Amino acid sequence: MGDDRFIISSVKGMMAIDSRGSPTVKAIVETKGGGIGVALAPSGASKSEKEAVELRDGGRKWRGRGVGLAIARLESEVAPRLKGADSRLQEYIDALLVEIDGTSQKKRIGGNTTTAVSIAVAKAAASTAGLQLYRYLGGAYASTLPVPLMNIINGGVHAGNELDFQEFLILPVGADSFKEALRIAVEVYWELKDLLKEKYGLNAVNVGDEGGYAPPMRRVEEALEALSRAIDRAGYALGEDFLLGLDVAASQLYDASKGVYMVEGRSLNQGELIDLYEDITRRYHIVYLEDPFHEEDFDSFKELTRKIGYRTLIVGDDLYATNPSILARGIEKKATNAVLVKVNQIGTLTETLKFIDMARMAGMRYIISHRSGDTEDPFIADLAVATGSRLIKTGAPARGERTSKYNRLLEIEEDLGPTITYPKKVI
Ligand code: 2PG
Ligand code: MG
Repeated sequence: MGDDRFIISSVKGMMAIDSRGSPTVKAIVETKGGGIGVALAPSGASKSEKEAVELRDGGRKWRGRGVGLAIARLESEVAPRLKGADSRLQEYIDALLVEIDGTSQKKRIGGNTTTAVSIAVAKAAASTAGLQLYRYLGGAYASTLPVPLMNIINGGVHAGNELDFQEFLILPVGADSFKEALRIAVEVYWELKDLLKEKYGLNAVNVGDEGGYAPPMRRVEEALEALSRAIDRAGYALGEDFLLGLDVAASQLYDASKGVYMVEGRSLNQGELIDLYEDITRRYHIVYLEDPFHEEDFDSFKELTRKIGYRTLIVGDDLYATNPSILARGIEKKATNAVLVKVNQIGTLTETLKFIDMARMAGMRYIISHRSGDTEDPFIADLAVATGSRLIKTGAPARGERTSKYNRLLEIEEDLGPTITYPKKVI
C-alpha cells in the first residue's frame, strides 16, 4: 500500500452489445500508474428470480433493454466515489458498490453496472501490477486449467427447437492438457455435425445461443444418443475419454399451479423426475446434472444428491444464484454437492469469491460459468484458473463470445508452461 500507481484515476461507462444484440454495460477503469481495466457485463435468459437485477431503460428503444440509465448512474454515482481509491482494495470497492446501490438485489444502479465495474477494477489493478489477471487474483500457486463443459446441443430457451432440457454437455476428461481437451472436444463437435446432417438434414446444424447445434429433436434420450454416437464415431470412448452433463434448467419446465414438470409433453412429479435422472445418468455416463428441479425445491435436490451424489455432481445454478446467504441454506440442507458460479448473478467479485469459499469449505465443487448472452470479454477464463475451478462452462467451440474464453485458456496454459495441471477427475 501507499503506492500511488494503484490509485483509481478514472471510471467510465459505455454501451456495448452482447451476443444477442442486447445493450450491456462496459466499464473502463484507469489507475494513476497507467493501468487499465475494461469489462463487459454478460446477461442470462433462463434467469433465477434471486439474481441481481439488470438496470434497463424501458420504453420503446431497444425494446426497453437500453442501458442509458445504468451508464448515467455509473458515471454520476459510482465514478466519483471510486476515484482516489486504491484499486487493489477489491473488497472495499465492492462494499462501496453494494452501499451505493442500497438494495438487496442491486436494482437501483443495476447488477449489470456493479458487475462491469467490479471486474474492471480487478483488471486495472492487475494491469498496474504488470501481472496476468489469473495470477493477480489467484496468487503464486494458480496452475489448474479447467475441464470445459461444452454445450454442443442447445435446447430450452436457448434454442428454437423442442428439446425441453437446456444444455447437453460433453466433458473431455481423457486429455492431458487443456489444448488436447479442446482438440478432442472439437473433433466430437464436428462429428456431431456430420451425424446430425445425415439424420435430420441441413437445418439440424444451425446453432443456438451458446453455439451448440439446435436439431429438431424432442426427446432428451435422442440428444444423449447423438452425443454418445458422435463420441464413438470420432474414435473416443464415452465413460473414459468423455463424460456427459446436462443443464435441465428445470425452473423453466415447472408448472407451479399444478406442481409438476412438463417434459416431452408429459407432466412429471418430483419422484418421477428422480427416477428419470437415476436412469439416464447411469446409462449415459452423466456426471454433471445442473438445476434438475426448480429453484425453490431444495428438498428434491437433497433427495437426488443423497441418491446419486456419490457419482454425479448435482449442481445448483438458479437454486443459489451465486448468493452466499442462499448457499448457506443449501449447505445446511445438504441440497447439492456442487454450485455454479456467475459473477453477474450476485454483482460483485468479492461476493462471488465469498460464495466460492463457502462452497469449498462445505466440500462442494464449484464451476465457473458464462451467460447465454455473453460478450468477447474473456474474464471467466482467468477467474477459473485463479480459483482452481476444475470445470468451466462456456458453451460450444463456436461464436466469438464463447471462443474468447477458450482462446484465453490456451494463452494461460502456454503462459503457465510445464507447471500446469489438467484434472483427470471432476468428481
Ligand atoms: C445457465 C446459463 C448459462 P443463462 O442456465 O446455466 O449456460 O444460461 O445465462 O440463460 O441463465
Ligand atoms: Mg443453468
